[in-house]
Amino acid sequence: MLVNGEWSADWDPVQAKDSKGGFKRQDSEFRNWIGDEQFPAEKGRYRLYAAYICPWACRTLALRNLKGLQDIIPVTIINPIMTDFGWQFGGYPGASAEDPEMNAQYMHELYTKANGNYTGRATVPVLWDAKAKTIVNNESSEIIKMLNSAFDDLLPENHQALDFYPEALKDDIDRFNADIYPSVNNGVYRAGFATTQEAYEEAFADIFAKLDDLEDRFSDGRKFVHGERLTLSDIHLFVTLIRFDVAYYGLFKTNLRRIEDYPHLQAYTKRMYSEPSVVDTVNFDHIKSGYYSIKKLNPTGIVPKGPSLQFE
Ligand SMILES: N[C@@H](CCC(=O)N[C@@H](CS)C(=O)NCC(=O)O)C(=O)O
Repeated sequence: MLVNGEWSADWDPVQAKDSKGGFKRQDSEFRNWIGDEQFPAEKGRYRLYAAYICPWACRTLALRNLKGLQDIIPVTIINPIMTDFGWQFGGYPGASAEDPEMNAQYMHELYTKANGNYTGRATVPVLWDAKAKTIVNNESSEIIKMLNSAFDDLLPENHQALDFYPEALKDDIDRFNADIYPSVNNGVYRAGFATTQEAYEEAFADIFAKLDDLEDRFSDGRKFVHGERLTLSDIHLFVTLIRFDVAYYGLFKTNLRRIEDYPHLQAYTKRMYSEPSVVDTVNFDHIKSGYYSIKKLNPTGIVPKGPSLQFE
């Protein structure tokens, strides 16, 4: 991570833990909003930095596609392989060849450009302002809300009308997203990055209790989390489900059940995967080789051949 703008030590998945050895995710630091005076919506001014391995980053890629913002917000995809200096640009098949804004080699260079004294992790996603050469926001749950509406004036009417955070469902969406964060989205990391048996088992229990609840929720035949309409909650949930059997079940030891063992959740995951805007953000090679490149958890770097994928 960065300490006062300097890269401090080899990358480590766990740089903060609680008293029981549980993984603590840092709060995102850059929390500006498109539409603020300093950051007006403009075509081509903002770039998304993302990684296909990363569930948080893929939330933002999905919203960009769903809203049809491809011509307005360019994207740079980083390599999936974690290096001792964090995320690196260029070279991996399916990743962008280079960083077109700063010609940076590593993601942390953008953080120190934005704040020369930055202390913290150099995470993706990042919404970058190419004009001011700074980070607008690095919190996926906020970036997707911005993509949902902050660029609407630049979009044709039929795209403005696409609303994945509709007024009538806002409370339900926020409540659902907050509910699945500790147990599902971050639950898998709490299991995988736990440093004690107790912390791992706590996360493990939380994950499967919540997956059981979710299986029940979908047993009424609903198409999406809140009914017939795809919303931000579906994006929050899908990015974890699609990585579960391929990466978390093995590497993070979340192995009581696979998503495939939950009929309704599996059908839902396939339904989401069949959305063109969503499938475009799923790269199983990046997911697998990326997670299994975390040296602390997989020192040999061997990437498992299985499981056989039910999606392709
Ligand atoms: N709260 C952030 C979390 C982002 C995050 O942790 N991204 C991971 C990739 S999956 C990352 O970049 N990790 C690099 C690191 O921890 O050094 C968000 O939702 O945007």
